[in-house]
Amino acid sequence: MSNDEQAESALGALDIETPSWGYGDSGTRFAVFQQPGRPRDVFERVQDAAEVHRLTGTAGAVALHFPWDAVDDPRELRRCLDEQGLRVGAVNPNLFQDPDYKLGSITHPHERVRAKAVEHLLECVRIASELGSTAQSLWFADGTNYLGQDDLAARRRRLLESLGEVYAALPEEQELLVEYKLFEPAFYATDLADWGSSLLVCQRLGDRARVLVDLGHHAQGTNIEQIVVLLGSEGRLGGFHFNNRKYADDDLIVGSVNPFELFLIFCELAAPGRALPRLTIDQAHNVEAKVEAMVLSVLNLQEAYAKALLVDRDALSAAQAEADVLGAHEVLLDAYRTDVRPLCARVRARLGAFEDPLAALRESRYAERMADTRGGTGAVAGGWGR
Ligand code: LRH
Ligand code: MN
Repeated sequence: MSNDEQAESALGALDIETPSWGYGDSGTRFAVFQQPGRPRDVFERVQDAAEVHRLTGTAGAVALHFPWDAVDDPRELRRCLDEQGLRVGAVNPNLFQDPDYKLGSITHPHERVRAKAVEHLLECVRIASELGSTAQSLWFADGTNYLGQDDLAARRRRLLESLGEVYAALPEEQELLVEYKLFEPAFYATDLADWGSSLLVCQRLGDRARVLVDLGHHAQGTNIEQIVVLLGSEGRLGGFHFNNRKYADDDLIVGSVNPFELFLIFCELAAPGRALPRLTIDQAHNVEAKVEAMVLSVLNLQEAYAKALLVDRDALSAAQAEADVLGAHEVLLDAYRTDVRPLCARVRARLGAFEDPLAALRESRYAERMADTRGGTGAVAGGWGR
């Protein structure tokens, strides 16, 4: 099979999870600008996700967030996902909005609050079993704002103890994905601030605990593709939250600020013998059209992966073996500079999706039709996730 044919088959197997919360209201601390036609509940968020998959062909799963996506009868949600031709992705608990968690959740000084947090995590394990999800995607806002505010070593002990209870209750088919973030909402010390603190926790918990890398959660200048190699070589690279940033956790469209970094990350993911981890988008579309933003995000991921698949690995290893510094660098540049749009269009067509999904979306007038059927803005109070 030629390199192009290998690339086409690998690309056809690309499997991206879009986030239910990426379709709903989102904003910054300054404002949430509701958009006409925005989904009013999880069923309409799944409908939007299905439209993205229909157009792109490789977005067949939806990551869910609880309680934002909570329903009375999970079987109804599972039925809706099935009818829309989608699979349930990772389940994301929410321990960052309840007032009880102001000073922390699983690290909180008070046992009552930690028990409440652990109970929510166990409830999400049950929901995942009912929906057929195989992953708990854990992000904790836990941290402090002032030195001395709390005993950092004690917080770490509480974190390990709390997650130990959850891991012990985890059914065989589920795994824990432990996400880290340098700062925000905590502005002095975040309890899981970097890949190292997350990896150490995963190694303490067990084999079914792996690290989740959110592209927006690093200090400026961090070499994320090197973290990918390191976690991969430890067998602890559990998944990604794809987005892009210029400054902090901006949650912009993946590949929209630094497409070369995204290419380099996929160069490491697509290296021979490596299986792709869970690939989830985690973005907030505060001013841009949300479904179009998600379609463009999936296209950017398809193209970054396609370019990485076209890297001439033999030439690269040969140049590296000969210590031909720029020769090796230019092998990657050659792949990066390849126009892979025709290849991606061919693969989408073969998957029964669209060669030009953005044109198809606009021609379908999906956004306008949703604005007509779902109404304008302002009906439901704004605020994240709803
Ligand atoms: C935290 C985060 C986390 C999600 C949230 C929506 O910044 O990346 O993954 O729960 O965004
Ligand atoms: Mn994230």
